[in-house]
Amino acid sequence: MDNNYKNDDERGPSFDQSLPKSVNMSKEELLEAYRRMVRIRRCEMKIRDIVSSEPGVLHQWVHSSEGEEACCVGVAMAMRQGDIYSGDILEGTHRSHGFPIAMGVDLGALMAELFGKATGTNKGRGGTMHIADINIGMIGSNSIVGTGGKAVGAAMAFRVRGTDQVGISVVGDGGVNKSAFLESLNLAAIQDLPVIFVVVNNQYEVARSVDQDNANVRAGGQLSDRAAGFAIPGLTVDGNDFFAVYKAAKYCISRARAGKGPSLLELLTYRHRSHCFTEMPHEVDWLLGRPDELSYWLRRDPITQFELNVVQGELITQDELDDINKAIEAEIEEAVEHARESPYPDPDEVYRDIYA
Ligand SMILES: Cc1ncc(C[n+]2csc(CCOP(=O)(O)OP(=O)(O)O)c2C)c(N)n1
Ligand SMILES: [Mg+2]
Repeated sequence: MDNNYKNDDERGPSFDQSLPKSVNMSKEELLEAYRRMVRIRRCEMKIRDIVSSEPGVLHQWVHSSEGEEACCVGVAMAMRQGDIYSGDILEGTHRSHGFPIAMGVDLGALMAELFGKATGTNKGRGGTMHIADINIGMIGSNSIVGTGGKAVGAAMAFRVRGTDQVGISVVGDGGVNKSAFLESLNLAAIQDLPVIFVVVNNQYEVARSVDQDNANVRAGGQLSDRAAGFAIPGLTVDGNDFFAVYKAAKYCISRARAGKGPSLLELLTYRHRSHCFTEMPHEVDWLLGRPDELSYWLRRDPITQFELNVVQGELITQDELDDINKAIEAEIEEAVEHARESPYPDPDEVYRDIYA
């Protein structure tokens, strides 16, 4: 896939530069990347299972990140890990489990939040679309499509405090036309703020395809072309290729950390499931409606691609991958058990520490 890659040292859309050819990762980092992708996949599968087999238990609409694991983990592994005072921060969207899991959220706390329990990441008050954990730099997910302002605000705070942290703002392909997103891009660009706008282009906004919603895509362009309007770098990479995402995110983040301002990174991917599901498994319609498209993307499954890459490249053995899958299955069972056994929040607590 071509990288629509714009300038490095200079700003403006006329500069072309290739991404680094190779990725420098230790075996432990590769294992960790795989662990995180599998954790997202299996966690989402478990959540779907609970939603469909135990009606009413989760009380919520959930949006699965299945298929988008390389986007979440490629970006998260490129970030500096730490809390909101030391690490890079990320704000997510309504499709809100993948990025926090990729960033290392405690699975028990994530599950408990979905169950509305007091031990949840947000003390059971936020639910699936608002997962936040300031200890890992996850400043919150947002059910309002196309915002992006929180990462820009955080980047302003980094500047005031004189730190070299970077803010990541995640938005879907449906969010890129919202005024708040475009205003955020402009503010970040005009102030040269250290923000990466990550557009997870999973091809659909609910059931409208990206070329139905975007005139420039219909005319053969890419969502990253939006960057040119703000004179910042814009690039598009294969969001199902962990290594491509990691390299591009690393590039954008190190550039922002070095004071060179914001950039826009579009990740081309596909959601394997319907937009969201409650107790009604309407994903069946989704899968039946687009069999060719789905099988095209399933052949490009990000986890399978990663497995092929590392096993054929003799970097990791199949046994090591199998061990990770087994361990994660156990982790998830434990997380669900923790969520089930946890108490509901005390009603007196509801209005306490709302912003904490
Ligand atoms: C401002 C606003 N408008 C509409 C909605 C309803 N809504 C929720 S998710 C969604 C689709 C978003 O699509 P996209 O940004 O591509 O993200 P994806 O669901 O594909 O991850 C819409 C329209 C909303 N939550 N907020
Ligand atoms: Mg979308």
